Amino acid sequence: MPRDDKTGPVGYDVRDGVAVLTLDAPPVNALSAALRAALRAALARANADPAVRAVVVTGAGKLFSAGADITEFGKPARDPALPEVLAAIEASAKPVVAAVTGAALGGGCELTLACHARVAGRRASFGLPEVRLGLIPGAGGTQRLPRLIGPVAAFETMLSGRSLDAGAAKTAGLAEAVADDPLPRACALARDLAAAGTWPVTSAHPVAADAGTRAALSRATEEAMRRHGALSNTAALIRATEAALALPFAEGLALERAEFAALISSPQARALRHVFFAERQAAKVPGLDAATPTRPVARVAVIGAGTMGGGIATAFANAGIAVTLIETSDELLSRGIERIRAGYATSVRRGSVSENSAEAALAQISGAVGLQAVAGADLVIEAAFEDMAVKRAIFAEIGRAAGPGAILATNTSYLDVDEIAAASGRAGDVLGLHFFSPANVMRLLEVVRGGATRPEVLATAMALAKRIGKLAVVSGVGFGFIGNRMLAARTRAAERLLLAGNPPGRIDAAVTGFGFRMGSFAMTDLAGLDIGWRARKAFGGFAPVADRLAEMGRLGQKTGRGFYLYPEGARTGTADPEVADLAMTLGRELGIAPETLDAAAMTERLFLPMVNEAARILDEGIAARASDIDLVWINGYGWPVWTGGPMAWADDIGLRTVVAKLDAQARQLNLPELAPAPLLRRLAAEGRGFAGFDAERRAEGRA
Ligand code: 3H9
Repeated sequence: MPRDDKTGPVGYDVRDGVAVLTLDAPPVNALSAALRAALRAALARANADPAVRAVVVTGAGKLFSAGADITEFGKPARDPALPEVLAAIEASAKPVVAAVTGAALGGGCELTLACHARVAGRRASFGLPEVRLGLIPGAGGTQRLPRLIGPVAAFETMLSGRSLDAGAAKTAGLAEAVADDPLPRACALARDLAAAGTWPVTSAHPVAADAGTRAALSRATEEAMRRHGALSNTAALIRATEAALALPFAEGLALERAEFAALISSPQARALRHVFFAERQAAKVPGLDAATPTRPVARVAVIGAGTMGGGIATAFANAGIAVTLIETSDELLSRGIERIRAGYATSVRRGSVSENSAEAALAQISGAVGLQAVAGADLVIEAAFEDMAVKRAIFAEIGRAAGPGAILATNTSYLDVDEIAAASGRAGDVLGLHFFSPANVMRLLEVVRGGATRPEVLATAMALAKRIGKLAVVSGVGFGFIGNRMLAARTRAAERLLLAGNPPGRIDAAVTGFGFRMGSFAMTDLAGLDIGWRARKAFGGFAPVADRLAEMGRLGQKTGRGFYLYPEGARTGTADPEVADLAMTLGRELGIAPETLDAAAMTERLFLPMVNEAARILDEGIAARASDIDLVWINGYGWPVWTGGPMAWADDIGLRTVVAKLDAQARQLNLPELAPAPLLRRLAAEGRGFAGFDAERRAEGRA
């Protein structure tokens, strides 16, 4: 007879001699202190229960477990520690099998590794995403995973933070079996192990340490340092993985624990936790709740088959959503579809997409000429020229041609979404969906809420963004929304440095030295100087050097010359003394005093004005919270994630210091626009930061 009871977050139920311990702490079965204590107690009870021969651990709900409770990080540690609970599982006198029903992440995955066997359900996955929180696995993952799947595969899994699905876990040797219903299968396996009287213990597995493995691991670790060396957990992960090969299990475990303890209180880990919670916050949109209805989206139409339109179509097709790509002529259409096809061919060649997936995605994409083709679409995304007249004409036509209830979106990066919406005659159905190039790669999606956008239209866009793997951040209507408005502030600052005689290469080196992958001018060269030039002609803006270069036909990489030279299609530019000379001359004409700054001073000149602009964006309600702004710059513009984003960075400096430095910049450069925004002054005067501002808005229900 099953005996079932659940008094805490772990259920206890005996079925035919097997105690089933069910992690049951919604929403994600995080391994909080209460859960850890309950699990240890349930295991002890099973071991003491003469009616129990074996134990199975499983999870209630969608997930097996999301791992350690992240809300406990940064607070005093509470017993029992997870490694101790897992040691008790591994040392259990009765065999313990994991029945993995859903995702087993971080400590949740480590829990399964400490079990004596794992049975994966079809929806199971195994992953150690601790690196994304600035950590390494801290409950034996770095020592047990190499013993189960080999050190190289383990290192790559931990470094990427990516999960293995049930099939991959079985192939890798992580799961013993895959089953439609893993619980009975795990119970049967547990009984078999008990009957055999012997079972595998992961920590006792030998680690592959032959010369070939060592060489492959050293190649992988070198590459990891080259790509992620700026994150301090990369070196820690390497040390811990190498310890799995070099040291006895207990010593490796001790090393892992020391590394984990050092990382958890580091500024990088703090910043990455901020980003984790910021991402969850961004999904909570003022005015929307779980009861807000959404509209079904089965077919998307994308207007414009250029680079942006093609990327957007690809993003939807990759998620299995049918797309109609619309152009004005057969020729433009076939060129666009050809470009998409070539993109997939490259991905297949590089091994990032399988041939089957590429075929399946391509099969989702069809083409049409003329705007009438929007008729069957549930969502229409316009990705035409950045020209208000063009956009208004398109929206007037699609407002009539699209079916009732269809959502109409513009991909504009700075135009007034309300004006575009008005042209459609159905503004409630309209919003902005600002993708970032390449749209199938970049994670950010600025969702622009117009003055008339209906709540269900916004809710549909948020849900759809998640479906296609994008991180959606809501912005209000305003020039350049969140990201490009701040970019304009950086562009102005970079130009001023240039005009004062600092060459582009040194300014860009300050930006990459701060942690961006690309400098400001290198990025402009990649995007094309004509984009900003056209925008400035229409809306104003300060970039005299860029404007002059564009007038000279130096449009960046695509013309082989911009701020840098790109001989024979090179993708990395080389310095051109002509540009530095041109900047000096223009600087003199504009009366800008020459000054040579070091990297740290340049960083402040470039980034503090962005924070200032962001404070205005926040005050105007264009962004609901400072943490949304952090996400925009991290995911759309490459701001180094380990600083937590521009607002978290400013909080770290301290807003009083930020205000003082901006005041000094405004005075020295005689630029009133650099004077601190009123919100910045207020927060600084109150001794608060942007995090405090967000907390206050949350408490008021405004964010
Ligand atoms: C670790 O395990 C360390 C160990 O190696 C060593 C220990 C000694 N803790 O994302 P969602 C909350 S490090 C606390 O919207 P989804 C989340 O904040 C950990 N809370 O759902 C949200 O709360 P709210 C390694 C957590 O279905 C709610 O749950 N593990 C945790 O889109 C729903 O979350 C990870 O890094 C947590 N661990 O995605 C996994 N996880 O509703 C982190 C979630 O108040 N988690 N919450 O905003 C995830 O990746 C996703 O949340 C997951 C679900 C895929 C699980």
